[in-house]
Amino acid sequence: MKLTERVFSGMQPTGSLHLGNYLGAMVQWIEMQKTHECIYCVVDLHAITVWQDPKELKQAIRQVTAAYIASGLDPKTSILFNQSQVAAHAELAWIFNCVARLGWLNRMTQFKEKAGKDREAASVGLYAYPNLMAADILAYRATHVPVGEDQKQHLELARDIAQKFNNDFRAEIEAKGYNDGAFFPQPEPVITGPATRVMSLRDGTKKMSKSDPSDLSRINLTDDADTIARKIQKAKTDPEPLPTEEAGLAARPEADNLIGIYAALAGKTKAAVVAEFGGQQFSGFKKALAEVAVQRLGPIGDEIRRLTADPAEIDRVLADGSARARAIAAPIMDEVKDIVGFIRS
Ligand code: AQP
Repeated sequence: MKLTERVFSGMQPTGSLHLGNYLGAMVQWIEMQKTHECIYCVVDLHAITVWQDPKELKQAIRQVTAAYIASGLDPKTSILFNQSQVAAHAELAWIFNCVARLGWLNRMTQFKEKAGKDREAASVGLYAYPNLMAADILAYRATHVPVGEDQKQHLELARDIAQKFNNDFRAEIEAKGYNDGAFFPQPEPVITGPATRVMSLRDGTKKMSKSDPSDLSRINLTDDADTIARKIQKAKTDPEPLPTEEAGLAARPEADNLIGIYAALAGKTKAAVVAEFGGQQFSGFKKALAEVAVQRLGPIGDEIRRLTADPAEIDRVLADGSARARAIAAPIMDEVKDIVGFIRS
């Protein structure tokens, strides 16, 4: 049996989407709509692995959906929905909790970073997060997963889980006619966005993140032109002028990050940006960066505001996407349950 190519990816409604989400994943998502069947999820089950205020969560789910559409995802071509409306994610995640090994999860760096020093107080969900992510992808037998660099390790785990499931249940899988024993595909990470790791504007060694307590650390897709310009103007830099060669960015994380952001937004290489601004002070470069950022992100922010003014329409998009997602996942889950040995009536 041949697997059809299918794309799955998601973002957490843990706050407003930011430039890192956009350049690391979203730009690639939009591109893949042209060539693949795409399923894009607002992963609300993932969001509650850390505390979320229920009222704010509802708003955030709608806002992330609006950001998907405003950025260029087409709800007619692609499937857009929120994860909790499709029970297959949670069902398959439980099965994967029983396939994945503790040792595998113990190696996950994101859990260590997010749990911090007080590991004992972290939720069980935060620990099992990668198993749910594997379920998100494999409930649709998705073959391609466009993500930022930080998700590479989780994708490797999803591949290990798929492989172990296929091995553990080889006889049952082959009895179903999957002669190669591959019920689940090995999902391919697609880490090819224009900037696969955008760093904080306040610290060039830390990832730009929704959960950073400082709003100055990130550019939100909802920021207006003045806010974008102010955040870029306040972005941390070092005292040297910009280097004249790309190699000169190596030990300068903040300069490297800002040049990388400019390059990604303007559709240029870092080398070309260094050639243009090399030797200049940051002040002039920051003005130019603010201009490209506002030009690219301004219309997205306006569209998010327009769309969020009509929550009922967003809920309709999510209901339609959920129904289409359920229709794909249902026969796959029927087979999974049969393979595992459950009785279905
Ligand atoms: N800084 C980043 N640079 C490049 N890509 C990034 N992504 C996130 N941050 C960057 C990519 O965006 C997608 C969605 O991420 P997510 O919402 O699932 O959560 P995350 O990776 O944990 O992102 P945040 O912003 O740091 O969220 P919080 O603070 O809630 O944990 C993924 O493809 C991710 O790689």
